[in-house]
Amino acid sequence: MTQPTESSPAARPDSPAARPASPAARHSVLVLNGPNLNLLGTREPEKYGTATLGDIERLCAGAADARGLACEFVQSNHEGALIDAIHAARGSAVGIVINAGAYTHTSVAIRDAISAVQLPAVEVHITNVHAREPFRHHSYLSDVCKAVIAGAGTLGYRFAIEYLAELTQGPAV
Ligand code: CA2
Repeated sequence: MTQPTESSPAARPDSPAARPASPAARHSVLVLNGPNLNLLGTREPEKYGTATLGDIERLCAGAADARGLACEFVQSNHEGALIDAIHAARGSAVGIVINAGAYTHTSVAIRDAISAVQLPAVEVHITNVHAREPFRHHSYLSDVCKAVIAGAGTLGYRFAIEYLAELTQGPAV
């Protein structure tokens, strides 16, 4: 089973990973998962389904591979680590798929990071947040993302990868 990744990519300001790469080197999608999503498949299956984070990573890797892209996966329960990963993506990714979990509804800092890197981002939620508690109806991220996918379960991650591939690589042949 793929272990959830706590580590973010190298993010030292002077490191190669923190510098924008040449267009030819940018062939990956950053798939970012926020707090508690490491528990997927182990708790509350009635709400979040039975797929684990490892299953989601395999789903994303397959969808990306079909379009000639790779994926980089980061899961963290810490806001700063998610922000570091977004910054590092500037040098290595064509776009970002982000399920920021509960930080979606609280984090101006993650919003600012997405804005700052100027990479196309897709906000994903496994559940339909608009059919849940009112505090989940507002997202600080939606208007700085190119698209929002909510309520499609884990398939939402695949849709997000396919959309980013279309946007950045052109139509599938
Ligand atoms: O629907 C989504 O994907 C959410 O981003 C999930 C977040 C929630 O705070 C958002 O409002 C919507 C919660 C993630 C918690 O994940 C768990 C997984 C398994 C067991 C318990 C929590």
